Amino acid sequence: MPETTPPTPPSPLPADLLAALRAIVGPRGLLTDAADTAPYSSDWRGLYQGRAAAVVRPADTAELAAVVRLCAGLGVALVPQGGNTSMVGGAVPAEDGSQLVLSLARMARIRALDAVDMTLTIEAGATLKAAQDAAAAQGCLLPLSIGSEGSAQIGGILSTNAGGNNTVRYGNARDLVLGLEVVLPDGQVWEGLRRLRKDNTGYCLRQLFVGAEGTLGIITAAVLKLVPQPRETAVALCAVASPEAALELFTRFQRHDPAAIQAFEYMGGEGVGFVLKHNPGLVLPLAAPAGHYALVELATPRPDAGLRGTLEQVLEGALEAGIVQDAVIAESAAQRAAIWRLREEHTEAQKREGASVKNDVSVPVSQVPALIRDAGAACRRLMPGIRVVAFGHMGDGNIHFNLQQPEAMTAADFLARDHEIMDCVGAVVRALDGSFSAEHGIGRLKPYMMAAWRGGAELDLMQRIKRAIDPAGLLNPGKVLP
Ligand code: 2HG
Ligand code: ZN
Repeated sequence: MPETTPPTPPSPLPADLLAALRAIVGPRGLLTDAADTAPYSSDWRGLYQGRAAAVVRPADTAELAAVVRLCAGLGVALVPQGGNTSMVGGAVPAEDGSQLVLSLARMARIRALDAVDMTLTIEAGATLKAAQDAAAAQGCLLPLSIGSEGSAQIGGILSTNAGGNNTVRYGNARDLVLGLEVVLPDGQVWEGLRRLRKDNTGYCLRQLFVGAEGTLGIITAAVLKLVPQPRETAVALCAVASPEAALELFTRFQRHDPAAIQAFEYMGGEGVGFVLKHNPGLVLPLAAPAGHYALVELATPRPDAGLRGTLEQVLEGALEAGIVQDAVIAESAAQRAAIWRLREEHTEAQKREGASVKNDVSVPVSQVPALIRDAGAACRRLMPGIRVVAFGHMGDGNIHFNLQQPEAMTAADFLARDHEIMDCVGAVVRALDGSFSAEHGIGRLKPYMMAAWRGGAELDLMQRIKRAIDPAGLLNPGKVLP
């Protein structure tokens, strides 16, 4: 039988909505053809296939606010979307075609950069990379670095409170925000783009929108803190005997010069193996593959800090003590980049290796080795042959405790047990006083876990805040809250 395309179901939207939207954003600002809206309707992990009724792409805050006002009046739900790099389906619309995707991509201007105040005022649709480049051009550093920085946008970064590789030193996205401009669910614009280092004037509203995943308002611009650009950077890749040894190495760097640690990442041997397998151009710059690795980056804005000497001194001591088995220090920017690629290619390599279940979890830093050991044992008991790919931000306690399908199992059979696997890891994380979502957020994947982890007064308060700010529930429905 020839294959036929199923007919598109009728749109459940008010009849004159599209014309009214076009009048606000113009023809360039509205996508309605299925081929044009398709990339905005699913997430890159392929977990969800939604159907956007249309994609609205306002050019500025006034247009965006007019769109929100219009939709509020008609009771139409909006799904804000940045670079669509969510790990938890945080930016996909529902399947029934009743929701509009609101893309921030055309709002990508740099409004101001002040190298005395050390602030960057930037619109939500700019990519993180563009923001980093703008800061670097003025001799400053925007101290946030994540694997998807070429596509992830500032609005999404803030709405999810992204973390990444430098949290150990500079904190999460929320620690970098001085001010915000936000379009509220009724279309009002909150102009909170202040760039003050001190401002105790009632509730700290900006932090309400950071990490709210677009359920309380739409961030349209932000004032971000910058720091001085490092003058010196030193990177090493170390083979270590165990996660305990990796933690001991971290502790030694902390004791030696805590202010210099720019990143401290852990990688299990299995994940590095996948990275090498799927990137034939990459080589492991060590004598032999190991079971565990630590990647350490030191950086300083001080002249003549002698970081290289610090790195050598700490590593020599650790080698002598048997904590580090082998280590290589990058001799050039190219080598530094090659070492970092061994870390940053994990996500893509896991995708190529087959189906995986991700657990973006955190525990107190001291408990990271216990997490890796206990969760590994629990998962292997649950599903013999399961492959553990644990890696991530050891210095801040956030490990991506990911599981890869057993070689002898189909992807579908493996993924059918995703909740079971997440709950298995979750039990270990809970016993260690950790969190079930460290930096990727809740999105559409994890609201079902909220009651068990954040129930009682905490969830009740969140639900009351949601009802107070978005009583009709039109902003990013079905995300975050159960
Ligand atoms: C990273 O740290 C990202 O590379 C992605 O948070 C982690 O793929 C993942 O699970
Ligand atoms: Zn991460």
